[in-house]
Amino acid sequence: MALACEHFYQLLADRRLDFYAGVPDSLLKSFCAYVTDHAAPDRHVIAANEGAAVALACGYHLATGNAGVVYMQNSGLGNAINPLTSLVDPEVYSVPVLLLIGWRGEPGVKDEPQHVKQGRITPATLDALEIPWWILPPQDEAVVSVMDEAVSRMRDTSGPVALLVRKATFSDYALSSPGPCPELALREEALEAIVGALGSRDVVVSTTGKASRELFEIRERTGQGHGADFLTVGSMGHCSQVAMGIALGNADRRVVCIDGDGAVIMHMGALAIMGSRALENLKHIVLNNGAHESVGGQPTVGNEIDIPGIARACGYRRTRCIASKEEIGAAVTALMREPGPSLLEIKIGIGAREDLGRPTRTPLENKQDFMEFLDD
Ligand SMILES: Cc1ncc(C[n+]2csc(CCOP(=O)(O)OP(=O)(O)O)c2C)c(N)n1
Repeated sequence: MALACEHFYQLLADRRLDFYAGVPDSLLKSFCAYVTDHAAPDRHVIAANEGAAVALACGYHLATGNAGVVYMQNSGLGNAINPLTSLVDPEVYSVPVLLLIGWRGEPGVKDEPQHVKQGRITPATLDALEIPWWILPPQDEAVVSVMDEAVSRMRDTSGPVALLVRKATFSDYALSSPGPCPELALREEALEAIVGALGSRDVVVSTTGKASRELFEIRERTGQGHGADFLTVGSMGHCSQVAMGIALGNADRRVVCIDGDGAVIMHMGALAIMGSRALENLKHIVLNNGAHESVGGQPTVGNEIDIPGIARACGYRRTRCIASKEEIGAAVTALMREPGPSLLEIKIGIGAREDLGRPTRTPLENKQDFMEFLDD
């Protein structure tokens, strides 16, 4: 039995919870999609990161006196800890917020390595933050009593409370989609073209989500081995800084960061730091589908901003945007020749294979393979 998104949305509205801010999550996919399709634009913000979402809900409360709902994957709890403890906490500005947290890595539920520890420590983290929490039950009657309890605690303490959302809590709801864009490459096609244009000594740092899974499968398919790739399976938004650290530590290697628009936006300050050093060997590719495709395709502002322009203003030496499949190989070849830090934005379509696998090397094996490759 699963909870209907429409029903839960209505239960929140009945309790005057009608403002949403957050970063999408796979376990909350259906509910995030429902909110994206139904909330008025001034009542829903897909935030840059989870901490920013808490701050948005704080501002909404200051303006209206109402509490907001902040949704996130538990991976994002780390991003939110600072505003949870130093902004909305009852001992600071004391702002009511309802956190809706997707519980990846719940003990006893099989999940990817990057979610296991976070899943195990999520309840203890909330306890340490002194945030009262409940598991969101999928059954109609139970959900009402849990919500009443959580909302009344939120109002009594005038602080954050959390609902933990287990796998398969919500029934399916599909995001209304703008439809396919056949002239654009899908991410996997773009990755294939990128990999095809790299040299055998080049190293790649790829971003969180399906990009890394697809890169792994491409290397598998082409029998190239995985040593050249550091798959940043967790730590969304930080892969460009991993790449920069490698470029600083090993000037002999060209280091290619393959990023996503959601990830770039999540920690956009990284662009300022990337551009601040004349690292000739540092190349940044942003695969921009204007969406958090890996967790359900909810929109980002990726197609409303000028990522190459921002990078240029941050000091990148060369920046460029391409939008057709045919240009990818030549554009990557040019990127690899010119001195970095340089950025290539590739506009891509939204979508992925249904049968996409997951890396079969563990993060630890990936690190060891990668360090050996670099050392060679
Ligand atoms: C801190 C954090 N918040 C949220 C997530 C869940 N998450 C995984 S991939 C992803 C979407 C990434 O979007 P983008 O970088 O645009 O890449 P795309 O999925 O579109 O390829 C999200 C939100 C996460 N892993 N970590």
